[in-house]
Amino acid sequence: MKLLILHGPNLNLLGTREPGIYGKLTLAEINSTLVKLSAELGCELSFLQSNSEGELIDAIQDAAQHCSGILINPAAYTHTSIAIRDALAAVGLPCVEVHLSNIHNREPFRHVSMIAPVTIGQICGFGGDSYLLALRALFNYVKTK
Ligand code: CA2
Repeated sequence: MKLLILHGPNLNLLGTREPGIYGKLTLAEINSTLVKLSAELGCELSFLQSNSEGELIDAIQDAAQHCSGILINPAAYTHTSIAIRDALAAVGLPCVEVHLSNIHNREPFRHVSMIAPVTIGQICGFGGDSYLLALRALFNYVKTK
């Protein structure tokens, strides 16, 4: 089983700024905890962080050929991107939406996700653990589907 991990805009800055909201882990550290878990579960991961909406959409479209599921933190595109939502809906792969922070107890504009309606579920508010919970959930979903 191969799963695609997508990180949206500005997540390359993790661990360098705003540790109060997003924690102290760098993106490389989050990715390495995911690799460790994937070895335990028995799946393969590929990773992309991009600040560009188009590049994220290209990766979602490519995943249709190579992957069984997508784990995505769309970052600010969560709240704005009908294009990412349409791409996910078009490929039809099972997708889990992840956030480090709890988007529902922050500013009202973060309460709405364009992406959630085309996912199997959303996990938010647990910092780096959100990603690990999401990987387990996606893996179990794909395995038992
Ligand atoms: O909580 C999350 O994971 C978010 O997806 C993070 C996004 C935010 O727009 C979403 O509402 C919730 C922001 C990512 C920006 O990451 C930074 C990391 C370090 C320093 C500054 C920004």
